[in-house]
Amino acid sequence: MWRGYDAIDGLDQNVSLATVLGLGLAEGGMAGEAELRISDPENGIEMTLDDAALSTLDQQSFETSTIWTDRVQQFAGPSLLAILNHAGITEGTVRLEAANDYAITIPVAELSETAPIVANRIDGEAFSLRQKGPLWVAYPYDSKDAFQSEEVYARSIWQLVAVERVAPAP
Ligand SMILES: Nc1nc2c(c(=O)[nH]1)N[C@H]1C(S)=C(S)[C@@H](COP(=O)(O)O)O[C@H]1N2
Ligand SMILES: [Mo]
Repeated sequence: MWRGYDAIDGLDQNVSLATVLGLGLAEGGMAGEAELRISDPENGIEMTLDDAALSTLDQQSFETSTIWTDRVQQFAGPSLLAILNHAGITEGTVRLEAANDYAITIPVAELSETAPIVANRIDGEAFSLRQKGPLWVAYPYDSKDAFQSEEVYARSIWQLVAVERVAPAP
């Protein structure tokens, strides 16, 4: 079943070639700079959070396997909700966009203080674009059946580059 791709409207022009290439070249070790754009056009909010800024927010972590990885690992980073709240976004719908043209929308009401997180560390290390980084929206899949659903998988966007508040789906 195909969900979530209806929201795709192409790569934002703000994703510079340099960013994509720079991150793409990083493998293991140094993971390239995480940069997350947050915007709420209707309320004039626009900011970019780098790794240091993300690290100042409340951190969450959990150990889990995923359907995309081959062992249990620790995922850590701020919750998506904490990031949105930091930007003054507390309700409505957000559209998450990846470096690879994938995008998904999520109602803010379906986010919690603990899940999903915007993971910027796996087992304590920053991770590269090739490893689905440097930012990956991750849920503690192993913790409950509800997190092992196609909807949650579709929301598990990796190579996250931007979050924008949008009009709710009709
Ligand atoms: N960046 C990015 N994240 C993504 C996707 C994608 O294409 N790009 N696909 C999503 C969807 S619809 C699901 S179901 C799973 C799909 O993962 P799979 O294609 O590895 O099964 O990851 C989600 N996260
Ligand atoms: Mo999917």
